[in-house]
Amino acid sequence: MDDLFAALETSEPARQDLADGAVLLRRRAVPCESDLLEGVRLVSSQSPFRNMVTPGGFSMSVAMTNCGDAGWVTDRRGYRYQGNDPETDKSWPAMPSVFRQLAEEAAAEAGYNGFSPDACLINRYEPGARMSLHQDKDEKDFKNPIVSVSLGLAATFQFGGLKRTNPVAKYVLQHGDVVVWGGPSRLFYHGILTLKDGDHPRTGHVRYNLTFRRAF
Ligand code: MD6
Ligand code: FE
Repeated sequence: MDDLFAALETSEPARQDLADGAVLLRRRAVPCESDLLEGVRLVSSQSPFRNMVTPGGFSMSVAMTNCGDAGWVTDRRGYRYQGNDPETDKSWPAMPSVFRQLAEEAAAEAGYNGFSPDACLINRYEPGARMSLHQDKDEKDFKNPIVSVSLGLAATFQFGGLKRTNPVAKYVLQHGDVVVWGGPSRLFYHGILTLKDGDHPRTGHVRYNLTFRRAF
C-alpha cells in the first residue's frame, strides 16, 4: 500500500508546469474550502446560477454566476463583461475577501505578482455538463493571468495551444486544485470533458470552478 501511495505522490506533484506560463497548484485551495463554499452559497443566493445562451442560440450545460465589479455573460448579442447581473438588474455580489486573497496568493506563487482580479466567474457543473474548447479573450489586457479554482467532483481539463487544432493534453482537476495561467499560454485553447457522476463529501453531485480575471 505504501508503494501505491508513493507512486501516486510522484505522479501528482504539488506543483506542476502545464506549459510556459501555466502552473497547476494541486490542493492549494483545500485549507479554505469551507470559506470558499460558503462564498459560493452567498453569491448565488443574490445572483442565482443560470444556464446562459450562446450567441448561436444554444443553452450552456454549465450554470454560471459571477461576483466582483465585472461579470462574464453571454446571450444572443455576444460574450462580454458587464457590471450588472442581467437577471437581477443589480450589481453582481461583492467578491468575498477569501476569494480575492486566494487568487492573489496563488497568482504570486505562480510568478504573477500584483494580480488584482475584478471578476470571478463561478461555473457549476452537474453530471453531463461540459465546456467545449475555447479561448478566454474577452478581457481587456492579456498581460493579466487567470486563476482557476476547482471544488467538488473531479473533472478532466483539456489544455491545447494557440490554435483550436493543436493537440490537447489532459489533466484531472481535483477538489482544491488551482491552475494559474498567463504569459505565453494566456490564449491557449482549453475545455472540460463531460462531467461524470459522483458524490463528493463537500459538494455532492456537483463540481464548481471559480475563475478570477482582470476584465476591465
Ligand atoms: C473550468 N475553466 O475549469 C473551466 N478558463 O470549469 C476555464 O474555462 C478556464 O479554468 C480560463 C482560465 C482557467 C480556466
Ligand atoms: Fe476558459
